[in-house]
Amino acid sequence: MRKSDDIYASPLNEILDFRFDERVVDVFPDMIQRSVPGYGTLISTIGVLAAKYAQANTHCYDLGCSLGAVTLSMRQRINQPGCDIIAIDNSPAMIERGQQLLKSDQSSTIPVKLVCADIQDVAIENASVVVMNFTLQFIPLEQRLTLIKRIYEGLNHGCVLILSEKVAFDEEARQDFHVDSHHDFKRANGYSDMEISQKRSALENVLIPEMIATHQQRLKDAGFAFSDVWFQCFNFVSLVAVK
Ligand code: GEK
Repeated sequence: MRKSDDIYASPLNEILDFRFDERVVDVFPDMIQRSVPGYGTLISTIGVLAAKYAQANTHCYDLGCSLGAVTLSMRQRINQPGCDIIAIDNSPAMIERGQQLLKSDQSSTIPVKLVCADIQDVAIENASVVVMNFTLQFIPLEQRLTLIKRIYEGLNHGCVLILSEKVAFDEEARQDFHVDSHHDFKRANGYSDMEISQKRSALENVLIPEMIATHQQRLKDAGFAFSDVWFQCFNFVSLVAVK
């Protein structure tokens, strides 16, 4: 049964920076479903997009895989001989639980390698699909271009990066609308004002959102021929970038 997220339900004396530790792993499916608008749609549609771009005898990457939701969705959809999935996360607790979930997945025979590592240290090569579903936002700003360039270099021609992010807006009215609507979404999913506010503080120095235009400019600077937003719900977007 899905364990419900009550990590910020009681008042805390000190709010520490958010970490993907065992406590978070325990409640993660509930937390992400109730916090990210459109999460289910994103996961299932990323599988569809991955199937469109995956090529035979290449790697598909799930960078910042957490418990492997994207990996499992890609695995269900991809049907290319010699294609495998490499799923990477630097939280040992996530990878350990992800291994257990993967064992019970009978959806296909596509090989999956789960790796506990920093995505900045792992080689990306012969890739047809690279997914970062809400991971780049945790990488320090000054290191983002290097990572996106490495992904670009590792992708085969005509192949794809799918990049989902929480974003910010430069116009105050737009920013307020999207942030308030996101908080309404969380309230509607049972989070209290205190939970919303404590979680916000915990993420403040850890999750750094950027504007959609900043992401698109970086993708262009890295060399991508084309990028577009294919999904948006409030301040949560997903972009596709084709090499
Ligand atoms: C999903 N994609 O369910 N190297 C490797 N992993 C990292 C790094 C890093 N440098 N920084 C953060 N992570 C998932 C959801 S969650 C998003 C992704 C969220 C990992 C971190 O350990 C966590 O598991 C994941 O990126 C971000 O579709 O919780 O907002």
